[in-house]
Amino acid sequence: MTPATRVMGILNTTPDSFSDGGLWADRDSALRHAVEMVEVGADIIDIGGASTRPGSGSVSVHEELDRVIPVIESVVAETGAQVSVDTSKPEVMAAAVESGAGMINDVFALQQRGALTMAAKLSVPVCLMHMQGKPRDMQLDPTYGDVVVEVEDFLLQRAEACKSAGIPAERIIIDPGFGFGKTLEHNIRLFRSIPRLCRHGYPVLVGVSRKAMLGALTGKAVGERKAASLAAAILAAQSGAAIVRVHDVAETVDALKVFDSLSTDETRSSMKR
Ligand code: 7PM
Repeated sequence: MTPATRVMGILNTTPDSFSDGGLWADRDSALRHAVEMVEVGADIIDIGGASTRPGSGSVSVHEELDRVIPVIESVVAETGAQVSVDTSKPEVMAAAVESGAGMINDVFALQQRGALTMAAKLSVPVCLMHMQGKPRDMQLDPTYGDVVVEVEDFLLQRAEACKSAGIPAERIIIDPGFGFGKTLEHNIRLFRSIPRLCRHGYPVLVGVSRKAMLGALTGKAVGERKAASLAAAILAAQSGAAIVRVHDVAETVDALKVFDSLSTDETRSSMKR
């Protein structure tokens, strides 16, 4: 039996957070949002304090700690859910794990100074994401020879770097980074290659919820991409994704329950691998 796909609920603490318009910027509402996501079945709550939106600049360590640590502390205390910290900074990783976070989600794949060593020391699972360029400029002119080969090679190289630094393979999760330095065509090719990415044995995380690629496919504005996001989450699960990172947790959990009950291992392995 293929293990069920787990749901990671997105909790953003940045005032300018994508699509929630700073709704959860305030700590109480962030906590309420996290509790709600856990109640409807989120397995992991992803908490970030530095916006990675295209075109965004950087946030200081102090500011990121300030935004993220109190929220992690209260979410851990109130929900007992697994908390993932969305950060690239070693200082934030350390403080977050100290506050109860049990996973590191790094869109820079532990390439920032000190991040790899720190993640190894903290002994928690790490999600390595692919990004071409930096958030500020990544969507200007993304270019690849073969996007699938390049993303796969990058992720495998980073996984090797992790293992050399002492992170066991069992703690490594890989993520092609939809929308991070990719055109619509790149995103489509990568999405279709999820089964191939799964072959390496690392759990694959897929984050497409409400993203521009779904807007391009449906013509819908960001607030109207729920159905598109659900369709993509189910297809990701069918393709072998271990974790889907989503905004709409309740709906995704229902859709995955139906998928898990009605699909067979044959349905799943009929996907070309
Ligand atoms: C603006 C555009 C703001 C996009 C935020 C985003 C991923 C992630 C994000 C992902 C992993 C969003 C993204 N996306 N971490 N963080 N994988 N591992 O839609 O795809 O939340 S930020």
